[in-house]
Amino acid sequence: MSQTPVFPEGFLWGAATAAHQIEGSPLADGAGPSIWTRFAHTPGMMLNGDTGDVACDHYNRWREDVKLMRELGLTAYRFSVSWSRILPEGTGRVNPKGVDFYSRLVDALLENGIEPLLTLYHWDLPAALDDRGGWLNRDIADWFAEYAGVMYRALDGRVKKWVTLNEPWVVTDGGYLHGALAPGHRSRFEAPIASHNLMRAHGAAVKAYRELGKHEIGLVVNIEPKYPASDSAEDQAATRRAHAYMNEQYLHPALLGHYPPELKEIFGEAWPDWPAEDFELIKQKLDFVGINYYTRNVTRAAESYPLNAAMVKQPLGTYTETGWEVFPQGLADLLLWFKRTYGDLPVYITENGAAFFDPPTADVDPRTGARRVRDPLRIDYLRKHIGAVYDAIQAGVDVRGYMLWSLLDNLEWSLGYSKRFGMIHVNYATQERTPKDSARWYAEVIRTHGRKLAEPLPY
Ligand code: PNW
Repeated sequence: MSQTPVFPEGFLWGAATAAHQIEGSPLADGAGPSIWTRFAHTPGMMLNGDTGDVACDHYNRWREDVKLMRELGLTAYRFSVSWSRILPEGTGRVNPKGVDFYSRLVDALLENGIEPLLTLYHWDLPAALDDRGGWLNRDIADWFAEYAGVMYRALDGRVKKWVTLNEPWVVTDGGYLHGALAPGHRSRFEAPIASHNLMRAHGAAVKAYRELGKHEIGLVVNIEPKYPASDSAEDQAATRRAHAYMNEQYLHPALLGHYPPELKEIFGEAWPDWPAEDFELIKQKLDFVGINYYTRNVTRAAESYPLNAAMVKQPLGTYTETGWEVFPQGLADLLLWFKRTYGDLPVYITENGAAFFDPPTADVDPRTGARRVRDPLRIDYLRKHIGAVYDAIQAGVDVRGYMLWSLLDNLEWSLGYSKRFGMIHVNYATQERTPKDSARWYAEVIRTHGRKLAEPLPY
């Protein structure tokens, strides 16, 4: 960032959330259970026994939350729809009360001048579909397109930016390979099948959108640059595997119509020969790609399952509460890599943010009497990362918006409420919301179209 940044006119400034992480009331108004309701109620799966039963009670407090977004001046809001609120059994019968919830939310956003970005799948598969094999069943491409069609018919026009899947890599790596996330499987053989069916479902939903919708649809991936720890052939090869596994496994089939060859090397006999026609379904024209960026990875060769690679911790690095290194340059590097590899597709940063040790409760500023949460590390993180986005735009990458993860402190999946990513503090005992210092700072970034980034930090 060599000069005062001024972001393009129409650049979207927003925040992101996901249904299961904030809504609570997972079974209200006729909703069916999801794999996350089930997983969270399985002893031992969640840190401190936390569940999403209440979360941020956004299901009841959404009006207040939209008001907070408006006060901060957000021009966009990325949220996800819970599939099992819409189709309690996953397919077939539609639950109108579930549709109404999101319809009212979208209306409130539009009334407040906030553009909705709707994610169809952010990890909360209907439990009824898991009982039929979930992502391991090839039929899920049709199930997902059916659900997507219900949402397109209900909301297209009011919602103009649609996302099929959030982070298929995490769905598979966490849910089917290592088991830390729902549905908690650990299988080298299942993982490629789940990944492939996620991509087939993505393709089927985009195809359905071209029949039923008139606006924009894309895919959201989590990617991070992999840098070799040394120039040894072993470390270079490990880095290439890690890069193919996380960064190319989903973007290659979606945008180029084939998998990177390293996947066969990684999964060995567990990597199937896929039917050629599957790639015709998977590779659909997309209107944009959403990138979720948190960290980088310095990689060395090591015996590990299944990558034979390990992360090298940086002795001088700064790490967040989730153990992720703060590395803003990686976001600019990644955006340039994306453009070089996949061409001039519009990009949104659909998640970026950090969990730091914010005080667990908001305290009262004795001078002003206002409640405050001081989070200087988060402001520093955001300032550098938004700066990196600006650098990438200057270098010619077509970045159209930035969504901060997250609007609110929320359920960090199996880590429960122990990690706070929000720019708005949530007191889980009272549900009181307090914008942190970072939220006030972000509001200024938005108001000044980025010029605020050039100012030194207020600490
Ligand atoms: C994202 N990784 O998950 C999700 O989209 C959010 O729901 C989540 O709360 C947020 O990031 C913070 O964790 C990720 O290991 C989980 O690379 C893991 C990884 C990346 C993203």
